[in-house]
Amino acid sequence: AWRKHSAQGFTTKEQFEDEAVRHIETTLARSLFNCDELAAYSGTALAFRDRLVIEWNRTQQRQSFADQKRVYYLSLEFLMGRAMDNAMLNVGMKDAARAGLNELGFNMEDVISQEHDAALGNGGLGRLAACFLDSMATMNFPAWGYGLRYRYGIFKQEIVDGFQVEVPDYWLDFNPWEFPRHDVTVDIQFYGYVSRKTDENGKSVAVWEGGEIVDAVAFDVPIPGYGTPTTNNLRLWSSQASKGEFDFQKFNSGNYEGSVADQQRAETISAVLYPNENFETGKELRLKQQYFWCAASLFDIVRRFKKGKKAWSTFPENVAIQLNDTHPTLAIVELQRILVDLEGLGWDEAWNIVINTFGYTNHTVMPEALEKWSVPLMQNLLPRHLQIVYEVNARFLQMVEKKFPKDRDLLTRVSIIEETQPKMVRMAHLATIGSHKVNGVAELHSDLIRTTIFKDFVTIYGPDKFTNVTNGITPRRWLHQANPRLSELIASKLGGYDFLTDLTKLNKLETFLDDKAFKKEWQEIKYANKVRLAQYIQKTTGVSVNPKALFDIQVKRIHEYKRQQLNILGVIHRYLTIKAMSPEERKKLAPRVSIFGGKAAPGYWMAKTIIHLVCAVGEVVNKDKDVGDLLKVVYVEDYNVSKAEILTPASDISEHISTAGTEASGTSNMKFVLNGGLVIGTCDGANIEITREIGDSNIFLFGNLAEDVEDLRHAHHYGSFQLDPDLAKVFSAIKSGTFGDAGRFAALCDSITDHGDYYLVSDDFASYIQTHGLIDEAFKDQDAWLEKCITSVSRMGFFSSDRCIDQYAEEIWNAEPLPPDGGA
Ligand code: 26W
Repeated sequence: AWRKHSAQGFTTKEQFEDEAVRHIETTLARSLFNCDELAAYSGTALAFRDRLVIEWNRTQQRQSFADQKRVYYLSLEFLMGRAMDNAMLNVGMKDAARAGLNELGFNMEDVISQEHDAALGNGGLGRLAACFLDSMATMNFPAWGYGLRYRYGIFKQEIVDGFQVEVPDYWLDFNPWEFPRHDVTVDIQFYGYVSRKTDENGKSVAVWEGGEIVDAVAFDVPIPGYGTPTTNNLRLWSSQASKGEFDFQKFNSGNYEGSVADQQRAETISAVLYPNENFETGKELRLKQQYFWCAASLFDIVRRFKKGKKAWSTFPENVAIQLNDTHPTLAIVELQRILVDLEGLGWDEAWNIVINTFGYTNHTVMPEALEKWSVPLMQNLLPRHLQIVYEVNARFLQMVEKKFPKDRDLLTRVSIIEETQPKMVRMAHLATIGSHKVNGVAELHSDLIRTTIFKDFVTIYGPDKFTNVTNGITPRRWLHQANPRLSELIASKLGGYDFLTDLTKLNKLETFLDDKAFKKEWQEIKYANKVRLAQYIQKTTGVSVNPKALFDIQVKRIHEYKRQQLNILGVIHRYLTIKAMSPEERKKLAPRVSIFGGKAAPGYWMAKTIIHLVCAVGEVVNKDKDVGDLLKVVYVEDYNVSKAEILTPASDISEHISTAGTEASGTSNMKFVLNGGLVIGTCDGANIEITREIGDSNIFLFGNLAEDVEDLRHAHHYGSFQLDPDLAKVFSAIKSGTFGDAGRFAALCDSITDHGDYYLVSDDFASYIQTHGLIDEAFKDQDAWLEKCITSVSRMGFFSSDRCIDQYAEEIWNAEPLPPDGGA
């Protein structure tokens, strides 16, 4: 109904065509006679963009006038994927556009796939931020995202002769979804020195001078909500040489190249997304990125607050800032600096404001992923911030010493500064001390952080500071957009699309478990999705897979803790088993397609070795006449958001098999189940809550529990390590050269047999193989299988990111929605 109020833009197929053609001919200056799919995409995108912009402006105006708390989500990553399909569904004119494009001679799906993914993220953490933006807009929260406008997103992955090759992802040549705001520019300072001066009241103040200035230029991206005109803003900062700083002296003295080099150095800050996930390298440029983005965002937020002319003490009632992991922790220090050094507040008054403003979300317990910055590095780049960190630490330790006198070990353990050589700043400690709430992202993970990395902080602050908000996913993208036929079928049964904004409504589906026609259509949709994936695999890899086979998918970043190696070693075991079978036995086996996808960090050799093993196994298995359709092994190149939209609806089983206690949550597990696939998984992350919701007869759990991992690892080192006998056979096959030069896989095999099997591959192998046997059996009874799938989908309501946002708003932000037209 709200759309009636917005007169602008198109409302019919004909008007859409007019608008798209006008953009193609004028905005793009192209003739309709040589209009290709890219031009059709561009015209369509611009037509929809016009409609978004109207509501975007209105929303921003409404939020400015409303005297209401705003939420800011600070994330170094936003893994948005494509924007146009999402915009069409939210604006609600996709059918008109489809018809219009058809008349112009184009197919909607082909036009949509012209768009380049916005891939400003590595994986789970970045995609979570994107889902949260969607939910916050849909639920009418006055909420902005703040991030960096990387010129290069996550690299494109090519598989060349079975090895990963990284290619730069230059994605900005045509991006209609961003609006440069050259008028919104912030000066960001680096390096220099700190001196103390006396102000007009005789008070001593710190002054940070010298060093260099880089400009932060805002680029805004509209974030439309679904079923609401609310259109929020994602502000991404781009680095530019400071106009005021352009070195005219160098220029005038004929050193033109020198001044251009300075310019390029400034632009380097936002040039590239660091491609590591769960691995911290401590590079200066990364710290520069973090400060650049935090300082620009804080300046923007404070400027907006100051327009309201309210007392500083009300800052936390007007502003909530959520830190997506420790990457934006410098924002805490920066706000303290602004309040004390620039606004003249007293230390305690300022620090109170800071604590009540920030919330910190932790996404990992793995020690190698916890951020630490060397003190000398920070001293050089951010001298004033380091002083503030030391002051925060001194006061915190004083408080601890008072509460727990004479516990020197406790002080050493909780100090922000690690007393190593060189000294290090522990960002997770700083984030915890500077926030009023710390949350994990699934129940097990939140329990683990309370008992491991933040144990001492629970002792100090009490348990209430630490909480859980289990992750979720947006049903708009991950059901309606990725699986339109399933969404439509569900809507036909539930009497409309209300489930897209209240996912718990799915539970009504269980009443249709006896509805034969419904079940048949459900099965047909799954089959069609598998056919589509099979065609994609055929086209991109040349491998023919049978869509009737069981599709077994593991797609996520390649990491030893996620255990793609367990999966491929299991596949080899299956291959050896098939080879040893008689033709009669083979006839009883359910055909399988094992599909892998995901990127390895460029410097992560073991992860690259895992990719190579998968490809090498595929080379052998896919050509083996004895095996035929019974087993195919496929590596899908360059896994990203838009490929996830093809893969997720096409699984029968997906794998979420991390060593128990290592995967904080996982979110693709939720996406696969919501699309009618079952899961094989360990008792880890959100798998545990998925099991609680859908029932343990609808999931295939296996393996050791988190509580036993430490003892098992200890036993590997101090007991006698017993390699699983079936795994031993797999290793023999690899070592005998079955999959090519065995030397290439030596490090991988040795990590298990000789170096302590840290990720418990051998310990979980038997249980993993046995569970895959159960899956083979269960898949033979297609009726029972289908019932499991439908039951699972009906019970997935909890995993909507809308529920997450409700929880954050209620328990952490204390923020309320701002519905358009006062909620009418
Ligand atoms: C400093 C390098 C670095 C980069 C990224 C360290 C850590 C990260 C992220 C915190 C890693 C990450 O993406 N974690 C994932 O977050 C998801 C969303 O909460 C969870 O679902 C995944 O389980 C978790 O691995």
